[in-house]
Amino acid sequence: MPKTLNVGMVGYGFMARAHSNAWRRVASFFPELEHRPALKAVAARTADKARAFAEVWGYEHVGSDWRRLIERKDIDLVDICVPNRFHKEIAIAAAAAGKWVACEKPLAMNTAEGEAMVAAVERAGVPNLVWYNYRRVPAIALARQLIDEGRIGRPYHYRAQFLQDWTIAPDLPQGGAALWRLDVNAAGSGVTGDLLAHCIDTAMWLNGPITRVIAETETFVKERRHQETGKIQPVGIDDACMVMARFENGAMGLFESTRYARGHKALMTLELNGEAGSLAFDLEDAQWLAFFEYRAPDGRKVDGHTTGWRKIHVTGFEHPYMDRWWVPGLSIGYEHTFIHTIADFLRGVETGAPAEPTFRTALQTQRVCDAVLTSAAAGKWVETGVVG
Ligand code: SOE
Repeated sequence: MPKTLNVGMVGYGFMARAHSNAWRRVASFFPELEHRPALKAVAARTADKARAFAEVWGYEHVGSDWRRLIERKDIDLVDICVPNRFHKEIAIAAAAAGKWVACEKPLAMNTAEGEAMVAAVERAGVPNLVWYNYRRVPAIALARQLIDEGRIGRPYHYRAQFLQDWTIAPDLPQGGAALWRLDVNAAGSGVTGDLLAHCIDTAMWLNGPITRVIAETETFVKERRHQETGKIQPVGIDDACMVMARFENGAMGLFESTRYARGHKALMTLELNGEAGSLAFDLEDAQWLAFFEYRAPDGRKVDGHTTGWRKIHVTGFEHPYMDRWWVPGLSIGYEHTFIHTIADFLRGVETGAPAEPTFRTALQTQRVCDAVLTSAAAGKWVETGVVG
C-alpha cells in the first residue's frame, strides 16, 4: 500500500530546484517504492521568491520561517537547501521533531557542527542523508561495481579534480542570495567544502578512508564587495585547493579543486590505477567510463596485443540505474543523480539498510575537508582521524 511522504523544503535556490524535481519524479521511475513523496510546504526568507518557487514546483504551503515548517504535523521529511551556516540548526530541530532529514552537502560548516548533527539524528533515530549526488552517476556507480568485482586489484593511485571558473571576475560580489558560497561566514570554506568535498566523498566510497593530507590553498581575489553590507570586505574563502593524500589501503591520492580554471564550468574527473586495471571518469562525458583491464578477476592476463583503454557507454539495461530510463544507448543527465539518490534513500528506509551517505558517513568527508584546511594553514601533513 503506497504511503505519502510529505516533503518540507527549506530554501528555493539551485539545489532546491534540483531536489524538488527529483522528489516529484522518483515514484514514476521507481514505482516499486512504498513511499510517494508529495511536495507539501516550502519555507524561505524572501517571501515573494518562496511564493514563486512554490507555484512553479507545486508546493501546497509557503512560509518564511523554517521553524514553523518543522512544527507542522503534516511534514514527514525536511530537505535542507540553504547556505551551510544554517544546516546545523535546522537539522537538529528537524530531528528533534521526529522528521526525516535530507541535507545538502557539505554536511556542516566544520567537523564540530557535523558531530552535533550526527548525534541529533542518531538520538532521534530518524532516517538521514547528505546529498552527495555524484555517487549516483551510473558510470561512477559502475566504477564501484568493477572495483567490488576485483577488476582493479591493489590500488596504487587515486586522482580527482573539480574545476570551475565562475568566480574569476574581481568585481563579482560576495554574500547574499546566489553568492553566499563566496562568503566564509555563510559557507564555512570555499572550494574545499563546495567542490573538493564531492571528490572526497566519491574517493572514500570508491577507495576507502583517507588517513592523512597535506594541502595548499589560495585566495586569488583578496577583497570583494559584500552584497548585504555594500562594503568592500576581505575574502575569507579558499578559491583553489590542491591536496596530496594517503589512503588507509596504501594508495596515494592527488586532488585539485578551483573556481579559477578559465574555460572549465564543471570539469569533475577521477582516475584510479590499480595492479590489475585502471578506471577513469569525466563529468563532461558522463555517459562513459574508461576501463583498462590488465588482468581479469580469475587471474588470466589480457592478451598483450588486445590490451588498451576500453570506453564503456554506460547506457545499457545491465548498468546501474539504467534499466529505469530509456532504451540502451539513450543518455540521462545531472538531474537523474538526484532521483537515484532519493530512490536509494527510500529503499534504504523500506528495507532497513540505510542508503549512503548518512550524516555519519558525510562527517568523515567533513573531517578530511577540515584536515585539508588545517594542513594548508600549518603547511604540514595532518591526520584526518578517519578510520575504516
Ligand atoms: C558550485 O558551483 C556547485 O553548484 C556546487 O555547489 C555543487 O555542489 C556542484 O555539484 C556543482 O557546483
